[in-house]
Amino acid sequence: APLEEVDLPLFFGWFLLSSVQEKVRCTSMDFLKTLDTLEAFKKHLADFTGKAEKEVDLEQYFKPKGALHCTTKFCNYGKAEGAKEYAENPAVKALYGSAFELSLTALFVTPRTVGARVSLTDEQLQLWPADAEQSSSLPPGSRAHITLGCAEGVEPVQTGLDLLDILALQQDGQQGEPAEEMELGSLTYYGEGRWLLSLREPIGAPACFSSFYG
Ligand code: 2AM
Repeated sequence: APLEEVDLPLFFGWFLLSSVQEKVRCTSMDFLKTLDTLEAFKKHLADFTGKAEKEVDLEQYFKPKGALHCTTKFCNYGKAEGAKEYAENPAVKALYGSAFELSLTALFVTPRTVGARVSLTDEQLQLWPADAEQSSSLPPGSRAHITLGCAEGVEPVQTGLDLLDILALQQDGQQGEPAEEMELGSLTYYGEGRWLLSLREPIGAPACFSSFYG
């Protein structure tokens, strides 16, 4: 392929420093380990297994998806819509290679994915593409997340869609079903296997804004 077709990355994003990757992975493993022992979770087990009586080991159910990061723009080497415009955005150029601190404010689990919600600052929102939330009426940055794992056969792009789905329910005034006060925070059930843990203490995660070519 001509060089100009490959000079855009697979995606831009914030890449967590390795020390904090380990911390976030441990926190999410601890959460999954506890979640599948809760009576509230067992009551809705059929969401995951299709059968009420079966057990599920969530730590095995979700497969890790490589280095932890928060995608800003999926460029697909320039083939994705708006990729070139994003790469040429002055904020993207100016902040490329800079250090940031991401704030992880919730963990969420669905039968497809497990992820962490990232709450972006105004500065971080400069790097957020306008089209990320798609046709939803959710505010910019709503989709920001870190994929922590995916069920067998599920692609990581699903994690952000699962988060948007939960946030759209909240926006529609659906409070969800308060399920449990955990050490990490409050756990809410939104039906159809959708669980959200609002962290009592957000996790601060140092990260570098960069890109991935694969
Ligand atoms: P993720 O951000 O939810 O983890 C490489 O596939 C990376 O780009 C993954 O991190 C993936 O999901 C993200 N990604 C893949 N396809 C995408 C899309 N169409 N829109 C946004 N992000 C996408």
